[in-house]
Amino acid sequence: MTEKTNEDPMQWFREARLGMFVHWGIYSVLGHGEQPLYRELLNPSEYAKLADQFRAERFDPHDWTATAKAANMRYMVLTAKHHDGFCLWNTNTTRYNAVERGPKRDLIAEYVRACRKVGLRVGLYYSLPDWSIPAFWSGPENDRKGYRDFIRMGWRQMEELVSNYGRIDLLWFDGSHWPTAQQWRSTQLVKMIRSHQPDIIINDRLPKPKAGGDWGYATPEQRIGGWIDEPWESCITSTRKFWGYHVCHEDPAMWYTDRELLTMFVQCLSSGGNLLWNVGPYANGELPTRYKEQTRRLGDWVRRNRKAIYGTRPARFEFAYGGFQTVKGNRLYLFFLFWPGKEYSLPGFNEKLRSARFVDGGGTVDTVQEPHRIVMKNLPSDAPDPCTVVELTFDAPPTVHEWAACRLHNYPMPPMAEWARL
Ligand code: FHN
Repeated sequence: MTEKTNEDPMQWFREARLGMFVHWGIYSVLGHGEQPLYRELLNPSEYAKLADQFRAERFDPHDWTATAKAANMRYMVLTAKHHDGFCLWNTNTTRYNAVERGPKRDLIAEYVRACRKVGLRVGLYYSLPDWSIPAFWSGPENDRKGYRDFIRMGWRQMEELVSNYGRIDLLWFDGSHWPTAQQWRSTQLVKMIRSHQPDIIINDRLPKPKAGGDWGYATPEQRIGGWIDEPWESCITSTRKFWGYHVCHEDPAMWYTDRELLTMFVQCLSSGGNLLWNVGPYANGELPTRYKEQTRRLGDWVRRNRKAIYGTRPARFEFAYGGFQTVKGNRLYLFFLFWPGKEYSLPGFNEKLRSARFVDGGGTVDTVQEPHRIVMKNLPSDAPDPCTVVELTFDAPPTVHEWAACRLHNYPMPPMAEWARL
């Protein structure tokens, strides 16, 4: 059992803002994403032979963690077992694993040690469905004993993962609506997990019983989550479609652009969530150069604008024409994605504006504060950065005229002609 700390387990998660998702397994040998067995109706016994072609011969977990750190990612989530049932760790539940076959290495042990070495929080992805188990497909009504053994195997595998590798910070369950919460006995399962890892965070993909359960942060997939007061995380593929390596990833057009990545990240920030940015490594364990270079560029931008990112909360002032925003105490951060050129006006605030400056470099922004708006003047004609962040410091936490906060939703409003006199 790892020691229980006094910290709120969700605190590191809230503050992380950015993580690295890794989908890697024997499917990576084929280069058809992470689900070819099911999506392309492959012969299961032929597919299982990939376990001996999956050698991870160039797997260097320290290169993975160096990539995450260069991107300012604070946690990593690796597929310990995806739906195909192949286990990347030294499990006693099946010989279909990376120690008995292919790499002949405990890849999870190496991954966890490398993350710990550089202070990355450790996440493990675990698929609740297991396509390699016939009883999973036949279901309890057709194979009662086989299904019970499948559930027992799952419990044993999860107990191995949370008791044999030191502190695990995050369990990223995945799967489908079956087995159900009742079949998993998910409340007792979480109790077992926490008996080994009292501070562990569990996402929302382990089914909960009707009575509910005290686990589960939201995991919107391939989209940006909405602003809720609870922690959440958008998981998104860096290559638009596949989570596991796909040969189409050799086409640059399959990769999101830097601007698209930056926009998605800023959208997550401004709505209070994290971005879990996925990579599908090659079967040999190498990360695509494109992922490493793109996330390093993102990391450079994060470092230059970190004060607008960490420790901030969502803000809902009218800034739709400029981009997205965060707030921290007396400071409002404007993430300009649509650079306006020389001048931009914000609706009025009740507090006195003390200063305005570019976060990156600290240059002053000329402003005029009128009763109903703040005007930023003499801005550079061209955007200083793909996402330029301006910091507005007020004499108190900013609040905006009640008619100005997202005023498209505040009816009735005074006639526009009267706004300047408000
Ligand atoms: O079916 C999986 C898919 O392969 C991938 O692992 C994603 C990642 O969130 N989860 C499931 C689809 O929702």
